[in-house]
Amino acid sequence: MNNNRKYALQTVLTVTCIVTCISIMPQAAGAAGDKGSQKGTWSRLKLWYQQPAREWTEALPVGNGRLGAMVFGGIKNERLQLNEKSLWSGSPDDSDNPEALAALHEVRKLIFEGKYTQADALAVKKLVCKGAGSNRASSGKLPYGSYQTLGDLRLKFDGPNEANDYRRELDLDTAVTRVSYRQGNATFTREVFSSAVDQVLVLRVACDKPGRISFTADLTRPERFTTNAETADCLTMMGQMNDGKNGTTGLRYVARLRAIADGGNISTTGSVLRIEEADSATLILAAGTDYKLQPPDYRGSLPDKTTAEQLAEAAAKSYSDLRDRHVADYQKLFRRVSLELSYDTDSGTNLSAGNMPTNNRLDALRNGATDPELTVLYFQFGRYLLICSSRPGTLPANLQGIWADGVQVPWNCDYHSNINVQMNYWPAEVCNLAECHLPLFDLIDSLRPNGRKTAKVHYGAKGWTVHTITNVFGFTSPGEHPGWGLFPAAGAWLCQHLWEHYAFGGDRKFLEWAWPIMRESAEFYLDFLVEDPKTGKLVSGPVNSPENSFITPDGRRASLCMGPAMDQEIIWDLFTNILDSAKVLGIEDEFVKRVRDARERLLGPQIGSDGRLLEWSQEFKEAEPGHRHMSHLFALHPGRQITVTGTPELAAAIRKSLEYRLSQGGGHTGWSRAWIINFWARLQDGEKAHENLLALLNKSTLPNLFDTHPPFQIDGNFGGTAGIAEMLLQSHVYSTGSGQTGEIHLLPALPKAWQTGQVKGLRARFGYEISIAWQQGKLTQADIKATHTGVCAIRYQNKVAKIETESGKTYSLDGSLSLM
Ligand code: FUC
Repeated sequence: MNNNRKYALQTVLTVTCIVTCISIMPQAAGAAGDKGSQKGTWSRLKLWYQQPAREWTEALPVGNGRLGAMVFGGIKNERLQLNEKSLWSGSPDDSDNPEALAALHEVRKLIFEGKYTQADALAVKKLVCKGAGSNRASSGKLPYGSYQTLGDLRLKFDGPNEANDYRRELDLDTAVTRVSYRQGNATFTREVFSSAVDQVLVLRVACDKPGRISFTADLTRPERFTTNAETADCLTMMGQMNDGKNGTTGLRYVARLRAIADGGNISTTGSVLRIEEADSATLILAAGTDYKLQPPDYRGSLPDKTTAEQLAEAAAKSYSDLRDRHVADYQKLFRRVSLELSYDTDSGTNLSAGNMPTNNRLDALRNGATDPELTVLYFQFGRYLLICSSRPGTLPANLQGIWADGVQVPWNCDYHSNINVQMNYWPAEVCNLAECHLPLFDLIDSLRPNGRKTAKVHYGAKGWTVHTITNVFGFTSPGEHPGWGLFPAAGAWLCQHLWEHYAFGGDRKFLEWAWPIMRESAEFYLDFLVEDPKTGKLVSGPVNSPENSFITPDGRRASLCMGPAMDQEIIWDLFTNILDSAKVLGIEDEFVKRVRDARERLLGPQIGSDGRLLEWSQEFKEAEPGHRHMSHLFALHPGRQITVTGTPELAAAIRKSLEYRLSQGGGHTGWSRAWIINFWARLQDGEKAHENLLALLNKSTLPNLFDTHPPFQIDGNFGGTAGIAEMLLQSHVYSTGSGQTGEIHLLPALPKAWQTGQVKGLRARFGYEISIAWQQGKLTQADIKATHTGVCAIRYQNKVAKIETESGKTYSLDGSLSLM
């Protein structure tokens, strides 16, 4: 882990250099014929409302990657629901099932003999984890545990609950929420942000008339807490979580709140803080747990002293200093990418974005209004959420990022790795937030010790693996039901992210660090794959095709199979990434040769009698034809085995599969819809991608723009953001004899609804930063900044231009791809 952290820091430094160049680049290049000033672009990025949040899903999220809050904005009663990303119940546990290996061969045999339901029945008994696992996604009181709320900071103001000119907003450009209202002749304002530079949450209450700020504040949790007043201006809340065993080893946490007032009085009574007749007041909160992402015990020390120091250091700074430091730090990441979209038309309603509250804009969209700027807001909101929930050195963003209320949260808010946690990170590279990707790599690395044990105990295999779910304590066993929980391809899928980070950034040092993780993952699949007795092809299994089931030839329902498309495609992806990595690193040994040979022998994607891509190795009927998972399409996205240009027949089969899924009701969960946008973008169909983007906004978006599965699940936000980027820019890396080369595709899926626009600062694979401008649906200019020396192929529609690029230089192309 220490090495890992060292690596993380180096990467941050590298990325910072890249960033400086990019932030200069768009302005210098002026790609889009600058419609509207940059200032205007940024200042329009606000979610805003005319009333306080009544529900949690109306509240507005802030976060510094670790410490977060949902801000309700009540007039008399303000609530900040707090989260700290490592605050989990549960504890490390041995969940590997010693009976699994003995049954593995039998289950395989039954499947090869076509006895699918018998195979399923045996797997239910033998091929699942030992113990309760995630307890059907409700494991707060068990060893698997659940992510939990840190509690509530509640403020009760002395004044009335009525006010005029109420406004509540989240400014995506500054990562500050703001509430303002008028009572009589006084205007009250409140601001909240979570600072990554100072590692504290800050709340400021002010009024334009002196002595008008009077309120009480307290810190509570639904359970397991004591709050004490340490000094006259400070509250401390502490407690220990349920470990799911004997109750003594759960994680411990501490939260400290300090009040600073201009004028007036601060006092504490019991565990309540009181501010009286102040001109303004600042509350600063620091919090942490004794969790450490380090197997086997996952425990560090309680940041008792650290939180006290964080508080003292922050309290020594003025409010405006804290705010400026926060904004500067945040904007270094956020302002790397800008997007402007407009719809020039003689007919139709073109909403002028900022004039309407965000919830009303969503309603208007549902009633058929045109609002491309809402798409821009949604896109940038996804980038905002990633910055706020995934900073280097912290855990990755979970199913709700960092924002979750209660002590038992949906699906334990864990890391689902059969689509969800991967989708969280789809925007990271292309949307120029590469360092936000790092927490995922730390998690992957930390899974190896337990993953090796699971590989051995369940499969008698070398290497490491993980299945459908993992928590913060290194759970790598199958889930408690094989129909969803038996998915060991998750390890390979996670490894795709390691390769992608290299593919975009070209950081060889990173690849050297990632190589053993990927290599050990491939070792697992080399052992796990078996020869299909009928075809001689290598197939994985027994596994589910997430989380679908099929109708057996005798009309029954089964879910386990040998060699379903998704597994085969994910393993192909890992093997290909291994071979490409080996080339970069100059490795040619027995292992690389085994991978090359095995990839040749893999059962590949197959087309069925009706022209669709097969989901399973046989042509079965789906039990749920409109299933939310579209697993077999992995090869198109996020995989690279099937492309419109490289494998047109398979791409056509995918199109058919997708059309069919959609006609049967697919896309009914937020993340499912978001994935569909990405598929259509890769199929280069802008209209369909846009249609599904609208469906995501219309059907799966809550008033605060959070994605809803339902309930709230953040993957759809990230998948949607990635999909929008994918519509504007794609890049594919191909191996050549001498190394890697890429094709960058400009505006591959531009819908009519985005007739004119510009995007600045997106990243393409193999070291390029791209700005694109277009008018009336036609490319007008592209600026390609190379952070890599080599030949770059740029595609726009059917034309491909090749330019020799030199690292550090920017190349401007006109609408016909000629150098300007
Ligand atoms: C996967 C999906 C579910 C849900 C859960 C958290 O298992 O199949 O729809 O998103 O993750």
